[in-house]
Amino acid sequence: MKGLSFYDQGEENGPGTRLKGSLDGHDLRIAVVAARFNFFITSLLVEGACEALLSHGLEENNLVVSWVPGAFEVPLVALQMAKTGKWDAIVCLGAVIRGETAHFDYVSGEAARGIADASRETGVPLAFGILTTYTEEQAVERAGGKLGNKGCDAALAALESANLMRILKDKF
Ligand code: INI
Repeated sequence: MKGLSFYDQGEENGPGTRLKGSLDGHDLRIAVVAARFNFFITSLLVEGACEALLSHGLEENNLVVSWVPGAFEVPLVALQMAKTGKWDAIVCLGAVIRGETAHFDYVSGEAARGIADASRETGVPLAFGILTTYTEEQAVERAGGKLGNKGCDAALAALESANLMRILKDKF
């Protein structure tokens, strides 16, 4: 994968119990909810996310991708899926690119707020892989371009968070 990811950052050690979820997807069920708006970008985010999930051991029959019209619709569908209790984590993907009106702010703000609310309400990790960029070029750079693939990063965040939640439920 091109570009640096926050997953390239080093481990931190020190006193006390240090908890970190692994990136092992073997025993997990993960859903992806993706916005079709700006499909030329979001299709690449979905591709990056699926590649990351499958290459970390997620079984294909434990992966479901749901498409929705735009980023604004992502939280509702993610919430519905999270409520079923059948998914260990949900990867939310979209691309909101600033136009000439305030629409960008409403769509990106509601997507972010809705995803965070749904995650806290259900206790299911919802990874935020919605690009919010000022230009198409910035989006391309983050969808498999020189700044990596944020779909892949969101998938890794979902794996790590799902496994950490398991540790927390099992041990504490
Ligand atoms: N949806 C996006 O996912 N990205 C955008 O950039 C975008 N813009 O700019 O309008 C967008 N709008 C559609 C929105 O998400 C809803 O689908 C629509 O408003 C219907 O509810």
